[in-house]
Amino acid sequence: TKEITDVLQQLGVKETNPAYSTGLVWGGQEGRQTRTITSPADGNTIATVSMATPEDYEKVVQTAQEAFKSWRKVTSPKRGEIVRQIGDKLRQHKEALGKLVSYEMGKIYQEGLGEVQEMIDICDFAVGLSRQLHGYTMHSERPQHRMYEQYHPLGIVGVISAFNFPVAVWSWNTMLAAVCGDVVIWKPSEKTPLTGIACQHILREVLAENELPEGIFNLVIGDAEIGSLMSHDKRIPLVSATGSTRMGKKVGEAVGARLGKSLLELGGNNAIILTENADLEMALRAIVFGAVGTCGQRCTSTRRLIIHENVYEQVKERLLKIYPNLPIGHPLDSTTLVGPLIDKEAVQAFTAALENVQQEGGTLLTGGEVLSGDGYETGTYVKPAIVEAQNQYEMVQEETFAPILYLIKYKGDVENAIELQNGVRQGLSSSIFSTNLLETEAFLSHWGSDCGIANVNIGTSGAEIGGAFGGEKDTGGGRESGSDAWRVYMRRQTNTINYSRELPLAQGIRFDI
Ligand code: UN1
Repeated sequence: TKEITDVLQQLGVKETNPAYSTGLVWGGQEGRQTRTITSPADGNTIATVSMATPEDYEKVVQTAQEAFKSWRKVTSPKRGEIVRQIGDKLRQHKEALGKLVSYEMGKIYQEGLGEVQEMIDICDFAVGLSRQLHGYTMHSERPQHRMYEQYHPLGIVGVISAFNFPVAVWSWNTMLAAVCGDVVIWKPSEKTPLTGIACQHILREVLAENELPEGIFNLVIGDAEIGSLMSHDKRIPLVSATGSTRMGKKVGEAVGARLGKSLLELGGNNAIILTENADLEMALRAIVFGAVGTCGQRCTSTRRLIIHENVYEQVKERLLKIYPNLPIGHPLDSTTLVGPLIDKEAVQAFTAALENVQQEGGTLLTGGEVLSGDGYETGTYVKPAIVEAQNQYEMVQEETFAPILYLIKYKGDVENAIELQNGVRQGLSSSIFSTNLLETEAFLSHWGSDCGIANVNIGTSGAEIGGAFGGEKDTGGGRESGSDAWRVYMRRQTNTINYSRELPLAQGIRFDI
């Protein structure tokens, strides 16, 4: 359509696109395999990309290494100024980028805009941070000595991002890495590379306007093979990867084997606890947004609802009134609340999970159909499902990246609900709805939620960039975005300085020569 053609033109995405970019220079088109990117919304081809070869990758790494030598010498506030300019350009292109995110990935336009807003927000955060890369100072045990800590740039940061947040998670990593003095090589998901190409065009303008060298911000379009090259590459001291636990284990093992650092943001199996003291009206909006937002394809999507027996029937009844009326359709249509799944494989996973959980004893209460007919020709649209289930079911223990909400009943004390909430392998996000302080504080206490994110009276998804984002257990343990997550992008150095004319040894050791 004209709308999409305009967006692509504004963002510099061509009909055919090269395989890599070193910031200023684009490369790799002839003689390479190509991938056609179609929209899950209507099945139309958006554009094609070339796939990078190992030689392309090698070229990018070498350019990045070279760029690091000069970028690390630029002062951090000056690097922040570059990020500020990137943020300004993202503001200018917010609508177009939001539309492309929506059309390429399938999330509704409002959520596409929200994703671009996260990028703008992290730019602002990083600009402030560029003057606050603080280390501690300590008192030395030796007279006329002082000690302090500095944080220095690491080198190349590899970013492997997922289709569900095709650009926001990259920007959290890249904007922090940039002010920290690192250079970045980004491999976006092969399912959503076009938003990556669009962002790279924006960065290119900023690099050119500031006469910066190529190699600071790099993009490589590739599949798991390129991801594997990055994980094994000694020249990449930090690999930040977002995706499934299966993928994260591979990356973590490869990076660990060479004693590199990895930052893993993997699967979640997020629950909302509804106690007897929950404000149900508030909770319902959070539950529905958490469970069907991004068609259940956020790491933070609400997958389990742990409900007190006294309010269980009431909650179930309310949800069963809301779910059948959810507007499902084209993500760019402003009345839509539920867009398509990313592809047919995702639809199969959705359908299979529902079959399996019913075999285990679960009861499908609503939804689960794959939609067909007018507007649904792609076969990627599904009706969000609600299933009554038990926490220990195998399917409930797994993260299915689709809109399935499991209802689980609990009895008695909030501690029983917390035990269920913690009783899965993953540990990303969690929340409780209650107006009772004793319950909410127990949930937040050291015997409470074991997740990286624990919320009170808001849902599991939609975290703000200012906090550290990530989770425990199978979620991988990494923290990105706000708070002091920047530290992982730097190497720490302890410095001890002697300003006396003596050489006292630490620990009072005597050593006379
Ligand atoms: C993800 O799904 O990988 O908290 C990131 C949220 C968003 C980010 C999710 N701010 O839902």
